[in-house]
Amino acid sequence: MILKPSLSCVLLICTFGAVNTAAAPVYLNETNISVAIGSGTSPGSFNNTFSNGNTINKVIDAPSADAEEFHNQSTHIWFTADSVGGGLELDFDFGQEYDISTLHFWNYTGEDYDVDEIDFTFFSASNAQVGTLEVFPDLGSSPGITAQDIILAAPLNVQYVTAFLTGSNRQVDFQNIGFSAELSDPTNPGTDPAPISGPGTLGLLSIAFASLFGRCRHSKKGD
Ligand SMILES: [Ca+2]
Ligand SMILES: [Ca+2]
Ligand SMILES: [Ca+2]
Repeated sequence: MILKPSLSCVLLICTFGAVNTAAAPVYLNETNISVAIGSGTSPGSFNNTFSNGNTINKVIDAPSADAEEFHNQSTHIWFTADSVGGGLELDFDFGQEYDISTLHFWNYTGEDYDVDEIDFTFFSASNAQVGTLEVFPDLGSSPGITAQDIILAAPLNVQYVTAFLTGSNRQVDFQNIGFSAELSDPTNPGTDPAPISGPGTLGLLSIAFASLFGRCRHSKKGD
C-alpha cells in the first residue's frame, strides 16, 4: 500500500518543523520583562542608587547576557540593610511563561559590598510556586564586570520571580540580574516539573505524529 500524502499532511509537517526550530533561548531584559522593588525588602537605605533620576530598571538594563558594565551610579544598585539578615527583594514579571535555562548575575567586585546570597522563588502565570533556588554568587570581574552564568535544570513555566538579595555584612551591591529562557510549551501546565528535554519532548513528538497520522488517514478516506 502506498500512502499518498495530502497537502494538509505536508503543511502539518512543515508547521511542526517551524515550531521545533523556533524554540531558541532569548535574553530577558528591560525590553521584554519588568522589575520592581518587592514589599519584602527589609528596612535599610538605597544610598545613591536612585541619584540623578535613575530607577530600579538598572537591574535589567544589560543589553545581552555577555554585556560588560563598569561600576558607577548609572549602572549599579546599592542597598544597605539596617540589620544582618535584612536584604533587598526584587519582583520580576516576564509577562508570559518561560522555561529558564541560565541565570546571569553581575556582582560587585569586592567582598566588602558584594551580594553574598540570592534566594529565588519562581511562580507560574497563575501564581503557583514552581521552584526555589539558593545562589551564592562569585565576586564580579574587574575592572569591567561581566556576568557569572549559572545553568539551571529547572524550573519550567515561570512568569514571576522573586529574588531576595543579602550580604553577610548588610551590604548588597550589584549590576544586573538576567535570565536566558525559552517560551514555555503551552501543553505543559505550570505545575508540571517535567524536564526540558526527554519525556516532555517525546510526548510532544507523539502528539504531533498521532495528529499527523490521524490527519493523513482522514484525508486518504476523503480522497
Ligand atoms: Ca545595570
Ligand atoms: Ca560580601
Ligand atoms: Ca561574597
